[in-house]
Amino acid sequence: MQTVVKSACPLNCWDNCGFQVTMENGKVIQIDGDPDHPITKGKICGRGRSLIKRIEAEDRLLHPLKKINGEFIQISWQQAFDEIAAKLADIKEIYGSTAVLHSHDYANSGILTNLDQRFFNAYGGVTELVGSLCWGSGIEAQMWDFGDALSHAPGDLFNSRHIVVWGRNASRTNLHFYQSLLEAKKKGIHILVIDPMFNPTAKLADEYISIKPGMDGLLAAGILKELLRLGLEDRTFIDQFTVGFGDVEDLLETITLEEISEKAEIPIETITRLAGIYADRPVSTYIGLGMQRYRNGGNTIRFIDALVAASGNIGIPGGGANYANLQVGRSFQAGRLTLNERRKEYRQFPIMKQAERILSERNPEIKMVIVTCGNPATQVPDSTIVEEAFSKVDTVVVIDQFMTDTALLADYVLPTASVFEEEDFYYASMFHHYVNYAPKLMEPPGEAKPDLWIWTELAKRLGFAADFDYTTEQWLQMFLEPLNKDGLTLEFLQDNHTFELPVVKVPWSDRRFKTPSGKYEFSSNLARQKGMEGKLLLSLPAETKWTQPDLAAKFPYSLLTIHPLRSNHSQHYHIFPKEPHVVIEIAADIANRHGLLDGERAKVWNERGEVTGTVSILPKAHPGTINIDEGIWKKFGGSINSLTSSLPSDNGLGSTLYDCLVAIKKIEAI
Ligand SMILES: Nc1nc2c(c(=O)[nH]1)N[C@H]1C(S)=C(S)[C@@H](COP(=O)(O)OP(=O)(O)OC[C@H]3O[C@@H](n4cnc5c(=O)[nH]c(N)nc54)[C@H](O)[C@@H]3O)O[C@H]1N2
Ligand SMILES: Nc1nc2c(c(=O)[nH]1)N[C@H]1C(S)=C(S)[C@@H](COP(=O)(O)OP(=O)(O)OC[C@H]3O[C@@H](n4cnc5c(=O)[nH]c(N)nc54)[C@H](O)[C@@H]3O)O[C@H]1N2
Ligand code: SF4
Ligand SMILES: [Mo]
Repeated sequence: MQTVVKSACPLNCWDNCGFQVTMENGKVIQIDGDPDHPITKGKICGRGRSLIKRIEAEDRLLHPLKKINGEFIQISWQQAFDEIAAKLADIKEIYGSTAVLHSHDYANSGILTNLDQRFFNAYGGVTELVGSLCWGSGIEAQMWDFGDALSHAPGDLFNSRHIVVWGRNASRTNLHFYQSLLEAKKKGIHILVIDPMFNPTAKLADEYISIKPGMDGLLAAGILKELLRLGLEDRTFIDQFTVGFGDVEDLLETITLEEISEKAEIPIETITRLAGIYADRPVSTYIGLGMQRYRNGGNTIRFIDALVAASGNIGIPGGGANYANLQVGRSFQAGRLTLNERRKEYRQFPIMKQAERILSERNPEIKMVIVTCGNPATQVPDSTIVEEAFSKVDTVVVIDQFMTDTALLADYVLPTASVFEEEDFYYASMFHHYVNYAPKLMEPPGEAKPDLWIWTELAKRLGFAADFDYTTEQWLQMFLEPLNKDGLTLEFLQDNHTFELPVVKVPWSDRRFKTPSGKYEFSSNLARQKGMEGKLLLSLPAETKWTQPDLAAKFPYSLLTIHPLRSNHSQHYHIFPKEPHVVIEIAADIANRHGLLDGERAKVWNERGEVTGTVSILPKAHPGTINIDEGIWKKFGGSINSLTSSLPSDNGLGSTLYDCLVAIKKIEAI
């Protein structure tokens, strides 16, 4: 007999969809969208739908494994826990707890899955990762400008006259935002896309502006310069609610529109037209994450914020510099669960520099790495060094569902449960503000166990069992406690499957910013407190012909490694029906210069690494641009991150994954 139940997508994604799952004989046989979900409305993407294949995959890890003489051998949980706990205890005693590195990312946004932090804090504190490969520069930028990173509620974009989609690959990465764009278009709202790639969102737009990668801050500066020349800025807002605009005016005096046009590779007329559009309020700007993955990424987002602010598009319906929505996550009581006060010592490595720091740090040396919800060997930049570093550490423990490139480097691989195999709930601080509930529908396969069970068992052996002695219901209730006063309890969530969190829907409409001055800060006090100058700059990426002409002479093309259509990062490649392979997408000018045709084989390389793949020509991509989707496994031709740089971004908290020059040449087919 078939039954239909509601659940939720666990993947790290903008959309945080509600699922409707069909079950038969205790097994999930189909995943669809929940038609009753207020935002995701029954529509889900292939990554969500194909989770069923991941759950049932033949290569799913079913037993704890230990590497002995280079071979993985099945061991019991008992042995795995006893050995890992003994090592953790010894390391703490001999070297101190910070000789353990917790390497993690956010592959699963469940509440219980992320209790790993509690474990490491209760253990005494370890070496942690700071910053974010994903959105770090942009978040920090908005903290400097507004004091927070907040977005307008979905649906507010219908109040806009113009919608600027600035570097967000909506149709691929943010499905329900794309659906809204389709509707907005029908309503006659003017849509613009600014991106080096002519993607399906660009196709839908009324206007596509093709830009040189990494030059968006300059473009924003140019638009702002024109806005001022034409007297179109919102002086009332600037005078009453901002500080530091004089610094911006001075800075804009130091550059000409011609120079901006030359570097951003955008005609001056387009820049002038954009100034007119920004003055024709309300304009909503939807900022993607791609363009802050450059050395100048923080400054880029800050310049876009500055344009949105000076044109009077902050705090009004249909406006906003929409990047992230951190208020969503603040509704909960996360702090009580993480037990930060138990962390006696800690050390921090920037996430992009984890490998280099493993290799260089001596005080104490890293003796053990525990990886949760991440696949650093594939996803972290300069992956050759990641592989070297992880290979050198005495003990690497990876908790995952599959034998990833990172798991292959491990000494212990522990098999974990998946969505549907444990109860949890999910939210994302990226787009909408609804929480989704996912009940436990079945047992994990083989001996796979939820991450939380693994921490609980290790805690028992390390003397802090009491910190993990709670039921699933208790954990979830604890997390939701601050919302109970509004009737938003676990029971309510279990019954209703989703609920709306109390958030501000048009941020900053009260014009009270969370910066030190209480105003919008064109020149940031927070940055100054952190020892940086805090003024906007006309900064460029690290790898360009302007900043490194010698490097650019050898490696003339900009390599983007954007998110794949059918995989969430590295998570789906191994279940593709056909063997995945590297596709090298190139702009037409590159194809012409190198005599490359669709389907031919080519090599892309720089001083950090090389990959080979099959050429696909993108006639409308910005000249000089190459893209290879990220996430591909070593056995399928990856990691693309063997080419990317681990340099941190300007404000220190972001990656520079797309700030990467390469060369290309044809190779003979094998
Ligand atoms: N299908 C799919 N969807 C996903 C994910 C996935 O792996 N697969 N991952 C999820 C996660 S974790 C994230 S962080 C989000 C990311 O969502 P997005 O921000 O939409 O995705 P990105 O792939 O990072 O790149 C976004 C866009 O930035 C453009 N871009 C790159 N450099 C520049 C530049 O210098 N200027 C401008 N203007 N544009 C530039 C790229 O061409 C691309 O169109 O997606 C989420 N959704
Ligand atoms: N070149 C390049 N590199 C990039 C990016 C890019 O655009 N270009 N994007 C960056 C971005 S935005 C992000 S967010 C990161 C993502 O980086 P990661 O989060 O490291 O990427 P995923 O491929 O999602 O890998 C997560 C791993 O967690 C496992 N996993 C899934 N669910 C669970 C669970 O419940 N428990 C445990 N223990 N493990 C689980 C999966 O099987 C998978 O192996 O990649 C970054 N790297
Ligand atoms: S991956 Fe994103 S768009 Fe796809 S089903 Fe999950 S939450 Fe929805
Ligand atoms: Mo991300």
